[in-house]
Amino acid sequence: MQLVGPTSLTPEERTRFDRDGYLFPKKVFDTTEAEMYLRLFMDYYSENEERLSVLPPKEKYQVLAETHFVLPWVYEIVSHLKVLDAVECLLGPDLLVWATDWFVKMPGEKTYVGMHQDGTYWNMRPANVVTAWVALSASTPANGGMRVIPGTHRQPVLPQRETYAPDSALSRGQEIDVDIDEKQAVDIALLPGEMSLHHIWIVHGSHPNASSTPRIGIAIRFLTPDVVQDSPGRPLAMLVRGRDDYGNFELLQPPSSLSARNQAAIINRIHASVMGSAKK
Ligand SMILES: O=C(O)CCC(=O)C(=O)O
Repeated sequence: MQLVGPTSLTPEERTRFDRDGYLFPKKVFDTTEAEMYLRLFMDYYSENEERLSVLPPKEKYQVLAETHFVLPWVYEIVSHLKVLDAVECLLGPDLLVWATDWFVKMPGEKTYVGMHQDGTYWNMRPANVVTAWVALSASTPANGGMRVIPGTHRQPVLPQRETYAPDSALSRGQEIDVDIDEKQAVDIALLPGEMSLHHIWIVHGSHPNASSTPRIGIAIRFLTPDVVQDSPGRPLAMLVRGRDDYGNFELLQPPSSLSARNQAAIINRIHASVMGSAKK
């Protein structure tokens, strides 16, 4: 990946991202901001708890996806200056948000994410795609924090199988179909308000939450406008910095400018688009 952009990542950090395929921790929210967004998330979660609690993990995660298109406070997170400055260091000045996923594991929940490579399902070229994973609670090995295998984004793509395991958060229970040396895995431990960055081809996953504390964070999928996604129809995205001279994605406006009626229509289109693009 070409090294560009402002100085919120040091040259050493950029080199590390290129070498390892991930980087952490980067502080993006102060304590007040982190607490405010956690409260907003918990309110949103509580409002929807009745319908979420009866869903299997993969459906729950789908319901919680793409909220940046409709909830102004989630849009605030994905367009936060500190998040964008760091991502710009890796991807350059023109940034689209293609998707978001809340990775929520309440205490004792068995939900896990098998080791996988995002690039396998996303059908995107070139690989100018970075996930910013922003923690609103602490994310630790005990509560099901993310784990990565360093350097795997530079190796040949690994085969993956679809297990449809009921506790997998991924839509088809995807996981890598060869032995992974778990001893190589690095735990991405984050405090509230910190984020990690990871490459579209890094091998990563997470265990269930075996602790008594919730684990809550949002994965924001950034890409550059020249990226093309092989998908039926034109995928949706949002321009959060710079300009888009390519038109490969249909750009939606930030949620504050949508009327309530339009929001319902947008949600239907987002779900159709996301299902069609075989996102995990
Ligand atoms: O945070 C997790 O539990 C898994 C995250 C993940 O798979 C991703 O961000 O792509």
